Amino acid sequence: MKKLFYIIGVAILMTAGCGQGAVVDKTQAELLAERLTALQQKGYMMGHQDDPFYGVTWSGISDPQKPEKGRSDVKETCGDYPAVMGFDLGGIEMDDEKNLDSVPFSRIREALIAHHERGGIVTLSWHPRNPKTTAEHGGLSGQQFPEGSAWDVNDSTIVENVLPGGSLHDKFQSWMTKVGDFLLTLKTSVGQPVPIIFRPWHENNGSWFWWGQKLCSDDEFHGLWNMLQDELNSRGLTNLLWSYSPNLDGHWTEERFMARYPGNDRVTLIGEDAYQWGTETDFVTQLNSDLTFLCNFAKKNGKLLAITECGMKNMPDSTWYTRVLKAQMDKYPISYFLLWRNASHEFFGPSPELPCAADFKQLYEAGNTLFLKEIKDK
Ligand code: BMA
Repeated sequence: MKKLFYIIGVAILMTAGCGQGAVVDKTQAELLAERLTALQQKGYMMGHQDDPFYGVTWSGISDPQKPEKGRSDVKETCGDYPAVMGFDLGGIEMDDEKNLDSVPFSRIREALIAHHERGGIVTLSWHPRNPKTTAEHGGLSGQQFPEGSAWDVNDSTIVENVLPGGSLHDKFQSWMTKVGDFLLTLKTSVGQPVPIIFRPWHENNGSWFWWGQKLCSDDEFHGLWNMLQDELNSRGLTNLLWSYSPNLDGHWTEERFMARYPGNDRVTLIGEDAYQWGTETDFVTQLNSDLTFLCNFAKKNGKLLAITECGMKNMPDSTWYTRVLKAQMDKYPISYFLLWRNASHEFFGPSPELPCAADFKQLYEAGNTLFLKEIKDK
């Protein structure tokens, strides 16, 4: 009899275990997608690139003896950290100690894990050097040093040659291996992989990166995307939520967008990088046109939508965040927007001493914008 109870007990436990197993079986990327979908019902999240490392008037990375930690221009402006923090892997392909913007990879790892552990969301981009001309030192601040960097577009056969069978394939394979090695180290204190919005090959409809529009054919671009994704999948990186983010376009059509879209089975979040470089009227017109297209596409295909990079360089306008950016974002179901980095020579986010600080606080106080405190328990 005792034995029968024991067998029934074990059977019940096993059934319960299976039930739990079904939940545990979801990947970190799937859980992140669910979280993003739920959060989007409350509003859109504010994001900032390189937020913990430097700001308009300070650097927490310039003196390795005294690394300054805990600072954030966003927090110092409005009282809370961004909900989303973005970091870049450019330089990891060469075993560099620091990325292309001089941030040590050890600090990126630490800050990325810390932001996840306090309830934030993280995203990674990668500006790999040009695999053919490969500058030894840098790609530092791309535009100033194009040769050998991601911005070196002198040769339009690079993508073709990194694909299997090409002359640069072995070299590029070793780069992908290094990206995978680094990503595998992004684990919490209990050893769980950190869910990450992973956003390679961005702004690919422009022609300023070696993977850009005029630098490869549609098929070659698909080959490049699939090669990296298949490689990282083969390393067991099920914590990556893949994001496809071309640049502000203004004239998307289904046909043009689909030509380089990696496919519904390869992408969970779509978005675009949208900076105001020219007039406000042009920017607003293009952004609305694009967000209308992307929003329809996202709805039809069950994708999340975001403004994956944005801003206005050195913020010359004290009301841009609410009057221009927020006014447009309010019209679309976006998950987050990410302001680009605040370096002293080029900044896109707020800082307490800038004329845009009061406007940014207004954006922070709006009911539909989400910062760290508003998402951390969700
Ligand atoms: C660009 C600029 C560069 C920087 C690069 C990678 O948009 O901000 O200065 O090196 O992004 O972060």
